[in-house]
Amino acid sequence: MKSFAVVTIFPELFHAYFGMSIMKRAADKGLVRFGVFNQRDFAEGRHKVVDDYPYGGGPGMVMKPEPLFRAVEHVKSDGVPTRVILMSPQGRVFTQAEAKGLALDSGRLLFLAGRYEGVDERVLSLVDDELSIGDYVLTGGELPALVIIDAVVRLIPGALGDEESSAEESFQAGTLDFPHYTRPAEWMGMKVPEALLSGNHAEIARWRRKQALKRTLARRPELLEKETLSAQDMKLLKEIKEEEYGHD
Ligand code: 9D3
Repeated sequence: MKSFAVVTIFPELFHAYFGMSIMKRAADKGLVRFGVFNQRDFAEGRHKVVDDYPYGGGPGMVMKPEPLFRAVEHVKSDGVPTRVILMSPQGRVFTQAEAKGLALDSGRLLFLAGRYEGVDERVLSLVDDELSIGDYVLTGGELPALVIIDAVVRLIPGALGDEESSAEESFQAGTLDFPHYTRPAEWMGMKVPEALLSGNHAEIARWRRKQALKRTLARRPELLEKETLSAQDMKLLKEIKEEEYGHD
């Protein structure tokens, strides 16, 4: 079974998220296991100190290496093959492709979610992957670790309900999603597009794909460059461009 472990000074945060919705259901079904380890439990002395001043001076604190070394050794002591992932602004940027790679790994993923300015550089000798979730400044690695775990868990077969997993296909297709509507058919003068009311499944599928392509072209054109488009997609894109620029 795939398992996820986290070393953190905020274990409650992880227990809260793992106890909810898709995470909880996947664990209850026996598809995944979550282990949360308190970094302080591996610190020494009465005060269980996990941070210290930086050599060379400067602002902020640094995560001490010893508690992290002991925590990783403890988690790995059962012999389960473990990939150690450090959450860090210096890491490779996490993407859906990265999520797929981690979902394929059959062993344990162990996340080190740090606080403070960073971890003692020697901790990197324990680390297999250093990952960031994007170019913005957060307070620590806890939310990034949860983001990555969430993205990986939903790729595990059976983790999503039937309705959720069919919705998943649209993102994997490499375009943005199409617009969604529910009742009423008219609200404050705003109508649901005719094609969706037609009951004609082929027409609905065509309308949705065209809208998805149109939105992707307008908002995230770089996604279309990476995507291999079908002949039908090319035809729809041609229509979109003609509608946009006019015919004459
Ligand atoms: C503003 C302080 N920074 C430069 C002096 C360094 C810095 C250290 C620690 C900035 C952020 C953090 C805490 N962030 C993470 O640990 C982190 C993170 C992030 O901030 N953004 C995106 N992905 C990640 S993964 C870990």
